Order: sequence, then C-alpha cells, then structure tokens
Amino acid sequence: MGRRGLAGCGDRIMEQSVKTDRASTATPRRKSDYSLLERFRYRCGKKFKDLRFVLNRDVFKNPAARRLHREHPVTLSEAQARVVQELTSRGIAMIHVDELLGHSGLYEAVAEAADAFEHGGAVVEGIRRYEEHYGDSSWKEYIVRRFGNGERVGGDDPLVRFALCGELLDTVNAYMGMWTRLLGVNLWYTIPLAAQRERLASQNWHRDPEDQSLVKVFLQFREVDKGAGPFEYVPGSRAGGKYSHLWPMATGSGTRGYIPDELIDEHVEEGDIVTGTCRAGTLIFCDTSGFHRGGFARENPRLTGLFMYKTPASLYDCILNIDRVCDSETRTPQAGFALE
Ligand SMILES: O=C(O)CCC(=O)C(=O)O
Ligand SMILES: [Fe+2]
Repeated sequence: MGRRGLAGCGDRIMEQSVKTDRASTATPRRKSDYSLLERFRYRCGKKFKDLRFVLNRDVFKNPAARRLHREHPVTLSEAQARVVQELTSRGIAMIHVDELLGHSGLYEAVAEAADAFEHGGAVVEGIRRYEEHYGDSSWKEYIVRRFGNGERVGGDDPLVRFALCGELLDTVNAYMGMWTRLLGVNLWYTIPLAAQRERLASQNWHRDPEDQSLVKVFLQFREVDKGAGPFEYVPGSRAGGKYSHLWPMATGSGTRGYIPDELIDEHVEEGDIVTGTCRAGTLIFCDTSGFHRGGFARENPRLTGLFMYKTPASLYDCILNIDRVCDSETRTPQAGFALE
C-alpha cells in the first residue's frame, strides 16, 4: 500500500496517514497540495470502497467463510482454547511456543531462519544506516524486514508453514469465527537507539487499517523488556469495549490515522494498558483493531516473527507474493483458503 496518497483527505488525518508494514518512498503531500477535483474523486473512491467492504463483510465473503468454519469443526487443544478465550475477552493473549506447539520442529525451523536473518548483512546494514540517518526517518526505518513488499516467498518457507500450521491458524479462525486469509508473514529486527527521537509510524497508538477485526501474531524470539520497545495494547478499545468510542474504527477503506497521546493519557486508565514484555519464545496473539503501539526500543533490539490474518472481506491484499503450491502434504483446506 505504501503511504496512501490521499489518506484522510478532507479530514483531520490528512497529514498523518497510517501506513502498515509496507515500504514507501513517496514524499507525503499535504491537504493543500490537492485540487478540489482530486479531493472529490478521493472521497467518492473512499465511499465506494467502504460500500464494497460492507457488502463483502455482511453478504458476499465473510458469511461464506463463517459457513466453512462451521462445517469443518476442529478440536482445539487446551492451550489453543485458552488463547481463544483470552483473545475473545481481551483482544490479546500471550503464550509460550512450547505450550502451544510442543516440539513439532516448526518453531525450530523459524528460529533458525530468524537467527540467520539477525546475523545477516541486511540487519548489519540496516543498523548502520539507521544509526547514521535516524534523524531523517519518515516511516519504519527503525525496523529491518526479512521480506519486502510484494516479495516472492516459497510456499514451504518456514515462516509460511508456521503461519499456516493448525496450532496458529485454527486458533485464529476460532477467535474470528471464520476461515481467515493470510495478510503476510515477516521477520523484524527492531533497532534500539538511546538517542532523543520522536515516535514514528506504529510506535504511535493506532488501530490497524486493514480490517475491522484482524489478528496479528508476534513471535518474540528473544526476551523483550521495557528497553526493547515492547508491544502495548488497550483491551477495552475493540468494538464494543469501554474505549471503542474514543477513536472509532476505520470503515473498511483504510485508516483513521494515529491516535494523539493526549487522548490516551486523558481517557485510558494506566491499568487498562497491557504491556507485552515477555520471555524468549513468547507468542502474542492480538486483535489489532484495538489501540496498540510498539517498537520504540531504546536499549535492546527485538527479533520478531510476524504472522498476520484478516477476514476475506478486507480490501487489502497479502503483502507478499506467496507460492500456493508447496511440497508439504500436510496442508489443510484452512491453510489453502488462507493463501487464496
Ligand atoms: O512494533 C510493534 O510492536 C507494533 C507493530 C504494529 O503496530 C503492527 O504490526 O500493526
Ligand atoms: Fe499496528
């Protein structure tokens, strides 16, 4: 998606459009840079997208995905059931991989890929560049990513296999009440920097724009303490929660921008914020339609696996070009659906 050209045109978020995990090279345009005709066309386009989303959500796509979920019941393990229950009640659940996956070999394979990434040239170069140029940052330059947007990824890649394994996918689908689609996978290295700097991009409070309910799973390969910029979440901010009215959700066509800190400071009780400090090997399941932020690391890096799921109604494409064909005979119908 990149920086959305006219994100929020005509409303208060014109100058602070939210982007997701996608790179951008575009220079941001300000509201005054757009002609009346451009604004009109943008608004019409947005209304049309909103309508398409609602039709997909209520009529065409999600009801069919719900039916598939009902028609193919799966038995959840105790650990999965606990995650679903916590996701349902709070929008966030943390669990160690050993508890959710046992020793299936899947974690070991992604951990090996993460190790290779962490010690590879891209991270070394990313750190060097960021330490030198952090003052010029405009987006997520503080994160080095394993995959770029649209990159071709094998169907048997350990990250893809991890994302599609029953332990994760069945859990996510059970929470969502439907078969979901994969929005992407990635490895992130969050660069720590003690220097004085502003929060940027998803270091600020926001709701993710891709869907009205979605799940991101963050796998923390190393311990995350306060100095590593832990993920933070406000459970009561999902639809129906006590903070849901504070910064209403996007409509399907995208973002409503970043949430001013003052709004959170003023209205959200400190005890209502969950901080994702955790030991190595922790999975954080989260419905990121709620308020969240993270990655403002000052002392220690984070090495994170990212697995993202959306409903079929979402108008956002998978951020990667993942091969549908793979060698593993273990691919389930749910996994096939997730890749469609
Ligand atoms: O880096 C983080 O912890 C936050 C990431 C985030 O907001 C997202 O992936 O949607
Ligand atoms: Fe986010």
